[in-house]
Amino acid sequence: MSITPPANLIRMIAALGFSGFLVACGNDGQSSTPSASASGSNASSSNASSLLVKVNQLGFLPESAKVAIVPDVAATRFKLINAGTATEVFSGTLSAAAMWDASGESVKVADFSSVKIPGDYQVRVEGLTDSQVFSIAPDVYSALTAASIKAFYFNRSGIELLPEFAGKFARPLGHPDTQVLIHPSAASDARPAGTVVSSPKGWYDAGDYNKYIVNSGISTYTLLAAYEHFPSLFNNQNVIIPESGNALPDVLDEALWNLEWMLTMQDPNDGGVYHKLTNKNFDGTVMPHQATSERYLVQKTTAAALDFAAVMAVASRVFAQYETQLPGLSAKMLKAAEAAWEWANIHPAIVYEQPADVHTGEYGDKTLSDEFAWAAAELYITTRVDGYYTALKPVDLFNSVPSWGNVQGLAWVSLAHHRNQLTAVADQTLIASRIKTLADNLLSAWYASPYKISMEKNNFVWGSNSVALNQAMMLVQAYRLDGKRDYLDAAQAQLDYVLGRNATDTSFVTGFGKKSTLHPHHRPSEADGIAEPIPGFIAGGPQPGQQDKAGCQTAYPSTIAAKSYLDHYCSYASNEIAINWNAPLVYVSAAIAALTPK
Ligand code: G3I
Ligand code: 9MR
Repeated sequence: MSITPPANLIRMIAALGFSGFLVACGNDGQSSTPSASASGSNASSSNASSLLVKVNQLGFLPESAKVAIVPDVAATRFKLINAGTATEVFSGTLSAAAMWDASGESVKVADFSSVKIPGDYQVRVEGLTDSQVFSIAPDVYSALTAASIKAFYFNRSGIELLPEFAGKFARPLGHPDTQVLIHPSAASDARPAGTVVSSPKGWYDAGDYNKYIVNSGISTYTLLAAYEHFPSLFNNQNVIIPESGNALPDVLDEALWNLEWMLTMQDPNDGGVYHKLTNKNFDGTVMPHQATSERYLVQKTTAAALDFAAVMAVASRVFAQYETQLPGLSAKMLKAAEAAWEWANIHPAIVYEQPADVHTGEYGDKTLSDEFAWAAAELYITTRVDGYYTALKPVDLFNSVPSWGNVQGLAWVSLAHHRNQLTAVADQTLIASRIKTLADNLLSAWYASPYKISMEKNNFVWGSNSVALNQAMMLVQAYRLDGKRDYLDAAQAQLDYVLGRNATDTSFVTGFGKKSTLHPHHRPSEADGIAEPIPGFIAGGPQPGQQDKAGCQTAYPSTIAAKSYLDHYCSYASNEIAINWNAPLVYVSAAIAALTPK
């Protein structure tokens, strides 16, 4: 899909920090600038949110499946109202009520998929307040996809964010990382503890300012896969970053910012890859340039080497088409991937062990068979060397919804996408069946769900919104394979979920939707003195662990899985942002826009 000039204009305005940009994202013509409340909490009480009609607050493409979720009131019918003219455009029958165990709510479904005329609408049910205003529009997700890519720019380490790109969110350069120290856990003969290494660029992982290879792997992969799968959607896109207008699509320029950092995390002496670049302790709530503690490269691990190998193998094939602009980069990436793969095979079981003096994120993972398989799959696709296919042990490798610690699904995604270019050794039937079996399981959950989504109670873990989006990504793979419409509609439902059709009635993407996340656990958003959060970031989402509650003055509104969400800066367990949660938002919003029939 090409980007129309108005959508570009909208993004430009958004990037410069004007507040009314959500008008064009499908709201009702009022400025939607979030008005941060003094208390810092925006969450409804759990009872209050049960009584609202839940809907994707951004809206739908004309040909999307369109569903709202209605609390269990006496009414048996619903109406769709044109918000501009206040006239009824459609009326339909509500489904029978059913109880969702993840939220403890009894709800009915309102399906208005047949309404396709662009406009601004609300769902009306007797006895309830009208839903939020949402749009039906052919470019309804353009600004969302652009902002979710731009979020990575806002999280860049080692660069001043200039006003022409960052608008009012401009800030000084933070964390140059040109002089970081080898931590004792990472010491080697060639690089003893205290050796100074340069490791600039990259993205901050999340609300914290550290950089972790394991999480960088899946995040960067997901951006590269979005480009590999839907290049035409990105080719003319301008998200207003310093590299915009060069020969590369912006999404690849953004990915490259992190890949360049990742390359510095490989020890040139042996091919091993450091697990993370980190402070010893999490920073206080300060801007990047104010966070100046010493930084360290910590322990080489097998997971880091394999995730690095996988994503470098992908990047090598993606950047091969830019040999003129980036001479030698593709070959350098492949060499780096192969060296990391070899290191991992010599050191197949080095799991991360947090040193006693380091207290930042761990991304510890003790099961490494999935990382081996993913790296093997990507090396196979890029090199077409059959030995890598055998190494991924395809018959024993099942498919699953990806997460930072569980990456075998990424192997199947890549194999399925490249299936027509593989060598004879690849089992085409197996590849298709792995994709479809997982997607069919997700479809079963969707069919049975009172909320018409694939999310089930046990999916509400730390970063649950990324579970929803990664489920959608896996449904999309099945749709791309066989075109069965239910796969696309179920993926759409997951996007609806994160944009407001959920038990908290919140759009979890900052700056998008009438009632969206306002206080993410994101140090720059909190410390910049600007009321609203930096736009385009998705919050982690509800999960009942509440690991942060001891440090929160404000109580969570509920302990129920799908309602255990606190829109407060203190809530790192439900309201942090993270690169591996934003990347599937880029993927899914782009996929839905690219695949939904026009
Ligand atoms: O593996 C178990 C699983 O067996 C069990 O069923 C499930 C039940 O809750 O828990 C699973 O472990 C969880 C683990 O993530 C793997 O998903 C832990 O409970 C959970 O506490 C852990 O959360 C991680 C969190 O760090 C704390 O370590 C998140 O996945 C991870 O996204 C998050 O990452 C942090 C970085 O460390 C630092 N930077 C910010 C980033 C985002 O919050
Ligand atoms: O800010 C940290 C966040 O990025 C992590 O995900 C989280 C869990 O590891 O920890 C946050 O830091 C908190 C620390 O763990 C405990 N003291 C309060 C910190 C948040 O301000």
